[in-house]
Amino acid sequence: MTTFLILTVVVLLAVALWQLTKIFDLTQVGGGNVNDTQIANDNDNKVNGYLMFAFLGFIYLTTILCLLNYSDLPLIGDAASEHGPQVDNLMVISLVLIFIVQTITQALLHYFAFKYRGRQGQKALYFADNNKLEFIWSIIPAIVLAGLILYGLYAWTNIMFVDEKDEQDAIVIELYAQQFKWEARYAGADNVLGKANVRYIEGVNNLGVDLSDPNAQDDFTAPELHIPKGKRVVFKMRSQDVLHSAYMPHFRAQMNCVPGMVTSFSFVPTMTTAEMREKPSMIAKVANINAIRAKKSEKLVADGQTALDPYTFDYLLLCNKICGASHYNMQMKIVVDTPEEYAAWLKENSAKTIVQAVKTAAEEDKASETPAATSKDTSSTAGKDTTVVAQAEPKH
Ligand SMILES: [Cu+2]
Repeated sequence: MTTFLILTVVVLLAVALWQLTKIFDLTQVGGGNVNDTQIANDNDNKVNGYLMFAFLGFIYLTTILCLLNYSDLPLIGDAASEHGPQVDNLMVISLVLIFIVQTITQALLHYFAFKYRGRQGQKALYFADNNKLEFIWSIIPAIVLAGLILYGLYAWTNIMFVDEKDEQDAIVIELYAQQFKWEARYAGADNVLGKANVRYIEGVNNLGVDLSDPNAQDDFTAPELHIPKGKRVVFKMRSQDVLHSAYMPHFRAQMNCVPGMVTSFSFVPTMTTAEMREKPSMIAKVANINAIRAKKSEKLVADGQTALDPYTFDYLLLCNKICGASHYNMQMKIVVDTPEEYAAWLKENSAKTIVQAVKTAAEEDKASETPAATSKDTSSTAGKDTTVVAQAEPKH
């Protein structure tokens, strides 16, 4: 609202100034040395030439102020994966190149606009083409772009190529995308994901895992994505409905999730969540976020609402394709553990397999369907119920 008001005031001021200059012009009518033609004279051109320089100064000044006030140089850092620094290098090289090129070209553009401003009696030189000039302005960008693209391709193949040995030792995790949440499926002890198909989706088997597949027997899902530091993780991505994109910014990883096919991305995490929280740059960032939250909370509390929780850093898996109304909220927490912590987590969670969950759900269903006459059995121990239902199963 404040911004809107400020903008309105600026526009009104501009209109007022314009009107004032018109009135000033009208008062000059009849004066001796007034040029009232619509054709620019030398003086007009000179003013415009200097205004060009003023504008150049203005954009440079804005750039410097923005860099000082709003940037967090070097813009990106603290990559938490082995290949991360390669991506960061590419980004920094591109940014620096663009910055240098734009600084020089803007200076030249405005300088030439000033130098060749209109002068009475001066004619423009016309020439159809200049091979030397065209050669120079084609070959320089061609060489620079070829360099950037080659380096980019080299980095891409480096990141995407995983040799067989590495892949065998890696942990295989499926990332399943749907509007608007992520689910992670671990391959279990055999490290092979069971087959899955959207046609098998039923009840608690919401990933469509083929329960008859031997490889699926030890697959389990988790509400949080846990991965160990220093070990290669291979992600297999699927989507249930529309295009999504699995985006893990701190690991410099992104891959589209396409309905009907499996895509993959693999990386080695190099920093645990705890280590990342200890980084000075991260501490500063979190402190900054919490200062903003505290300010907002003051306002909220004054309005009788509850204060915001303080922020603690966590790695995130986000969706980076606009996939629908709640796209912005499609995220999952990633926890990078030490190998020991990961082993402990695995021990705790790997027993909750999908096959087991489906079985339990089916048993619970049957138990609730049991006629009232036998319902007294259900009041006894859960273990007894299970056997009853299991025996009753073939009759259905
Ligand atoms: Cu999405």
